[in-house]
Amino acid sequence: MLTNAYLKRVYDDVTRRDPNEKEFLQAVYEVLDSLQPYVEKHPELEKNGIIERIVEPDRIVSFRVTWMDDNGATRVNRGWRCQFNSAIGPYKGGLRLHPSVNQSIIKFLGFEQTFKNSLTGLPMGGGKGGSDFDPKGKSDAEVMRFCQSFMTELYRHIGADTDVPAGDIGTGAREIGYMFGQYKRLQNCFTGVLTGKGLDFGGSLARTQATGYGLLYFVEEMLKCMKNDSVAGKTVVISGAGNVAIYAAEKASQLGGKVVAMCDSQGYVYDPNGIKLDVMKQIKEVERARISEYAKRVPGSEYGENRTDIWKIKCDIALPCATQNELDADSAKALIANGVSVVAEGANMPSTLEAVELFLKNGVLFAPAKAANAGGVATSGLEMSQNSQRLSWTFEEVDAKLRGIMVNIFHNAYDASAECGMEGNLVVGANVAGFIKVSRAMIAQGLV
Ligand code: NDP
Ligand code: 2IT
Repeated sequence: MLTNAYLKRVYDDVTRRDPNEKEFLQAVYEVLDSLQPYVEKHPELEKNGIIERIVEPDRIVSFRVTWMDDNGATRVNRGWRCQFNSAIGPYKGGLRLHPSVNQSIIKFLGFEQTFKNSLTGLPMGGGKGGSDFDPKGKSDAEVMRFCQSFMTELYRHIGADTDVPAGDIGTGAREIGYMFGQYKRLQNCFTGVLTGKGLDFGGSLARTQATGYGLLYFVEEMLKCMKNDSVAGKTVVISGAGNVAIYAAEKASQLGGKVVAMCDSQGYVYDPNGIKLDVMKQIKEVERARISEYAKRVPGSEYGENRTDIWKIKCDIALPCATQNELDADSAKALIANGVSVVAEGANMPSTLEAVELFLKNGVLFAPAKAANAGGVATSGLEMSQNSQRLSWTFEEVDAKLRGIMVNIFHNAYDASAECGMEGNLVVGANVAGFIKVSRAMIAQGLV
């Protein structure tokens, strides 16, 4: 609960200004709540108005995206870029393409990204963008026309040293390719303005795998240090079947875990023999089809229509990797009753505040998104470095750096939790560790 008067005042102000932005308010509440022990010891934060400034984006641009569908009809979507904080580097963060996207979602993601990017140790500020465009069911030509129109507005706001977007839900290599092509054409400039690019034009090896692999590197380190244990032999449930979920599943299996369930927005599959990733990749990455296909193709697996029932499946490790607030208090209770020992967030803010509280109270090792899914953006940072140097590193080099970054993030978050008198509470630890560098940089740069 927010008891510190300064933090409470700032939170009340945000609530008054943006009463309808529920996801943004949720993300702000969680961070401010975590910062209490640190803020109480650092009066310079209030003196410099740091909390008031850190909850207010530097700027948000929103724009109309007009494109033509294959039938010749005019379509209109809304696009956003939220440049949240540039205290420690150029704005950096993904672009989400999903019909649910609105300003609250973009702001919560940009806010979270500021702390996440700080945790990586790389010089990247926080930003996020996207559109309520739904790539599902669209032809490649329609997706291309949308991406070109989106970039025709966005290009004037971004740049390799200003703001570097990347992928997120609904934005993968195909969309980044179309956007990169349009940026290059408009600026007549081949530059590392987007990450997650194709390997033939400046993309980094291991960026595709990075968020999921990084999540598992974090979990492995957390289990080793906090329980003297490892992923080997554990049963794993993963929500989602997109970029993050698929590569989390791949690394979990490589580390000796057994992934028994995955889902998409329509339903889940349970495969007691272990999810066959080649089949899942074919369905999701190649065919862009529904997950129900998996149960039709793999004997012994089952399909269930209610996707939140995935959390009722008994497991040791649960990895929510789909979307925000997909894991609520009831799902948390079901996981706890079934003896879950680790919950690590691959998606951004997938657990509700109530669910997080239940995990912490019941001794579940809980890895919050900002820390646990930072491997994606960290590897984007490595892609930026390679682009600046005009060279490319091997898969092994990038993967080793990614692993080192995730191990560091765990230790920084763990140490910060101990310094705040809440040892092992990685929610507090990650928020405080991410906040320190950004707040110091803001103070040093004066009133901007
Ligand atoms: P993808 O678009 O590749 O996959 C998203 C998956 O989540 C799909 O299986 C999708 O199901 C499901 N999903 C999306 N929205 C919803 C919804 N509203 N309700 C239910 N299920 C949903 O995205 P990513 O894997 O890239 O992203 C997943 C999460 O990870 C997001 O929270 C994202 O912000 C976060 N993240 C991504 C990073 C990256 O590098 N890509 C880095 C760090 C975090 P369906 O296909 O049926 O829609
Ligand atoms: O939420 C995230 O960290 C991402 N979608 C990745 C952002 C990036 O710039 O790679």
